[in-house]
Amino acid sequence: MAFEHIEYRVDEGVAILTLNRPNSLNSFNAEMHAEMREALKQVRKDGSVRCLLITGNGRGFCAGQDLSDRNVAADAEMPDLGASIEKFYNPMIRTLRDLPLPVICAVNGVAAGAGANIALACDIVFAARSASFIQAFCKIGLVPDSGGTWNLPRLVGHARAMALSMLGDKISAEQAAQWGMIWSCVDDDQLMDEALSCARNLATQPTRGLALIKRALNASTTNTLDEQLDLERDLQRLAGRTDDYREGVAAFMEKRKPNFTGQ
Ligand code: T3D
Repeated sequence: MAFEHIEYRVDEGVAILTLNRPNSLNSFNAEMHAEMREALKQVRKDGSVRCLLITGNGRGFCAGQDLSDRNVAADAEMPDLGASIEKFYNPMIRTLRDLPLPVICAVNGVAAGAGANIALACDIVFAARSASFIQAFCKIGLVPDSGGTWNLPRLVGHARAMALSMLGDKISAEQAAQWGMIWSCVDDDQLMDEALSCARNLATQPTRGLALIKRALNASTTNTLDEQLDLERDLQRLAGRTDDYREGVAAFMEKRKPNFTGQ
């Protein structure tokens, strides 16, 4: 499938997926959703990919749903937004969450509506100092989606999540980092260097182990301590059977740099 609304390339084990509708701040229409779905399928299928990096072209990261695709004229039949969430946004968030490799987001500009929550669904989020996050849904009578009502309170606490969602205030990348909503706020001209160097490094690390870490931490948000202890046991059993565990221990004992294959 040829891509038009996203760019996709693989470089040094990192799949770089760039949202590419800059004139509408990379908001999602149906075609872009289809391309995103296809690209994420490629990430999963391509054994050479050991990390995914998502960013946007132009001055925005993503402004969520393309509102020009919604006919809300008084005489029009109202769209079924639940169907859109079911078909497009929920599968995307589930895929990002379930991909067995680290997903990095480099937020290059404003991230609004679903755009903000797609970023927050990634595993490690860098943002340019000039970037911002807006739970814009309330401004048009909607509810935060794309996992926002799940991720936000867990990242920033109930009080901040509620106010962000009800007020729709823009918060800066710096504030987002201070609140623990994202990993790091970096100078604009450093964003891609920092995000790429993190992604390239992760692509040389024990990929299966990292995928198990992701599973464990994601499950911890709903598990009891007992359930989590059992899960840690089970995942450690799997991790302990990987080639990379063997290589990691051998390299440590031989005082050399490990050569992880991701297996
Ligand atoms: O419908 C469903 O499927 C349900 C799912 C919904 C998920 C959602 O994401 S709902 C929330 C949708 N998003 C928004 O409500 C955000 C709308 N955008 C904004 O509030 C502002 O654009 C921003 C705060 C993000 C940025 O403001 P600013 O002043 O920096 O830029 P701008 O001038 O508003 O936007 C620049 C251009 O992008 C402009 O086009 P123009 O005038 O230059 O031709 C603007 O219309 C366009 N644009 C921005 N956001 C969207 C958009 N076009 C279509 N849809 C957008 N979401």
